[in-house]
Amino acid sequence: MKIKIIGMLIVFVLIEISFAGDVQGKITFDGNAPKMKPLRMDADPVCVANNEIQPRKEWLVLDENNGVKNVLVYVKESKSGTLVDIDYVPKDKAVIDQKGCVYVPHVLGVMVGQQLDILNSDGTLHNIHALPKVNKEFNKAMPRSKKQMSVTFDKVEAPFKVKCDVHPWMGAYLGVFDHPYFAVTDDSGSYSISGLAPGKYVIEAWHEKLGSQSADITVDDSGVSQDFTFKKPSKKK
Ligand SMILES: [Cu+2]
Repeated sequence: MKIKIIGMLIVFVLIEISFAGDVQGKITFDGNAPKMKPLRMDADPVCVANNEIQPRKEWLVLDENNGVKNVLVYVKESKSGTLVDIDYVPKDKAVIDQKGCVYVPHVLGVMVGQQLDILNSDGTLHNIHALPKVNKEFNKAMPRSKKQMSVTFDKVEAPFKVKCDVHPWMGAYLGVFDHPYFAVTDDSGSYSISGLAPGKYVIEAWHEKLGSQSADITVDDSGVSQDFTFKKPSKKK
């Protein structure tokens, strides 16, 4: 009996630890939402054929409650010491796919040194052209026979554009971090960042058209909630 109780206590403690330091929240758009126009892919019949539903532009994707998808939320600064060991590199690979002649996902964070697999699921020619300012630019053709290539980035960099030189409508954004504390908002505009040690941080939310906002947060054992509200973009794409 005693052992059972101790066992249960240990389980409770472990559950408590696993929730420690979660930062979660929601990004909301305040204003009249512009409608995303359909992407015209007629120039490449394979692109048209690879989509059952014609995809739309993705520069402001909202759900019915104005939750904003594709916001990159990340720890910008730690005021309580270093975030991770200097040599920390995640074992998991990051993945971006060229699928239906759009990038999936549209916004992505990776770590310095983390392998990013670039897939071509389309059976057509793509030419992925990354436009970083700090890291090295690359511009690589992926003929339909080339299903995958891999790259890494060796410097921290704010989100930069990735485009396709064959299909001018294709665009994605990629940020490079020296820690794993970043997330991209889902369909409902929600995000969650796990595992931060208790302490004080600056957290930033970045959106490709709405700009960025930051907030000071204090993480304790029970985690913290931080929402952001974005206003209308100043100019349309
Ligand atoms: Cu392409």
